[in-house]
Amino acid sequence: MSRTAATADWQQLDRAHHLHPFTDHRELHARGVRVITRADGIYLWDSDGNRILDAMSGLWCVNIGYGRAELAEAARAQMLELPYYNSFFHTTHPPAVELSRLLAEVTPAGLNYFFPTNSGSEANDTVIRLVRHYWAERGRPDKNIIISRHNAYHGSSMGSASLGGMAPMHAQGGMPIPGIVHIQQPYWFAEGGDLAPEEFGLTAARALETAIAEHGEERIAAFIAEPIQGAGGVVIPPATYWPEVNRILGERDILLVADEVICGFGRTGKWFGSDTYALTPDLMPVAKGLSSGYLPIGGVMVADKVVEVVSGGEFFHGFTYSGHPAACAVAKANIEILLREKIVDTVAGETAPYLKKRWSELADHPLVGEARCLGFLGALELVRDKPSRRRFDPPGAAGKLCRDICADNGLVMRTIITDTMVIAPPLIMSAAQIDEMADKVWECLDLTAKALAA
Ligand code: PXG
Repeated sequence: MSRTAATADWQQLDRAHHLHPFTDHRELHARGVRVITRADGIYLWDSDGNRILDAMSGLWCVNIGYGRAELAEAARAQMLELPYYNSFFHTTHPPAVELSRLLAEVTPAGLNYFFPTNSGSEANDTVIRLVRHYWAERGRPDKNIIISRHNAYHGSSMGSASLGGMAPMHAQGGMPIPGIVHIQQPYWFAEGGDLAPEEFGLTAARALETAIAEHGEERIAAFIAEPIQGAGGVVIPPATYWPEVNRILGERDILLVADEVICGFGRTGKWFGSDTYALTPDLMPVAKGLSSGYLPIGGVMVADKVVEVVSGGEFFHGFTYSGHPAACAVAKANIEILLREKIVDTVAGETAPYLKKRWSELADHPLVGEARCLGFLGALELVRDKPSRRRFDPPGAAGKLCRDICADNGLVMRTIITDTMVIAPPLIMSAAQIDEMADKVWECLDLTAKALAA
């Protein structure tokens, strides 16, 4: 690809002054940072004028696609009317009220309250504090252990990264914080061994029962899980997993936290992953698709039964920008677009089934050990040997190679450390665009196979 003078300038300044999240800066500088300058629909453009198909919706968030003037107008109008005010000290403002009401309508029954934050990480820190506060208020301060899963992603702050099960994150900076326990994830391809997926799903779910027995139900405050693990590699659990978890929790007094930061707002073909898997969460962190990423906002949907317990007495928690007026106005406009354009219905009835068909065909590629997909989430497992599911050694290099080849060929596809390639396209992607994406993915897999052989 050609590189313009402007690109070289941005790169040089970026290198001199900008520290990136989750980045090896030496690697970044060796390759040269890509500068994204504009976007429309499902496409991005870089500073050299290359068009790129964004199969990741930014970072799993631009559900309604780029270039929606209505969201810009909502932000502009709100910033002129009331650019900032808080909801501490017995005040509120219309955008926070209206968004909270709308969320109560679109989220699963029983979740009628919204505690706004500015990100998914803050939402999950709120979860830790709220869950522990809830049990303390019920006179059970020792019921404070939260069970999570290995390879889960719940954010990057100390609390949320501790909830998460990412070993490389825990290895930096003294995590996890006390009182968090991690159990087996329902990742059949990686950990299922010789078990059939359904059998493995039950085994993984029963790890929850074992952990509860080990610590004692009187110590366990909550179980937190993403309906489908996103950053862990689009881990779609076997069909037996969630019903068994529901049974285990149904027999016990333990809160369920469904982290819907990725699965929420249509991603799984229903409004929430909890709808897809018949979950009845007590707390439901959201972010990303809440505003389609146009402004930073997250929050926690809280069940009435929790609110009843925690609403007497002050909960000492909140942020300067909790319920920022412009972010709330944009989130509301975003949800109104999802509703008005029936985007979730179109995904469920038309485009997700078509994506499933095209994505499944990728399993025929010699590099692909599994092609799985649900709603608008998909993953490919790159392997050295298909029948044995044997991965490349060392893991990670093939995935990075594939990601870079995709980038050079106008496609954003994300790699996970185990050579898992993932997609989470904008929900407005059409059937023709699904074809364009699937064809491009196949081409890039071919190029990757060639490069690996060389
Ligand atoms: N929960 C889940 C399920 C997430 O996926 C968070 C919480 C934290 O949200 P914030 O807004 O604090 O980032 C996330 C975020 C990746 C990647 O590389 C994934 C996320 C964030 C950044 C990168 O896949 N997920």
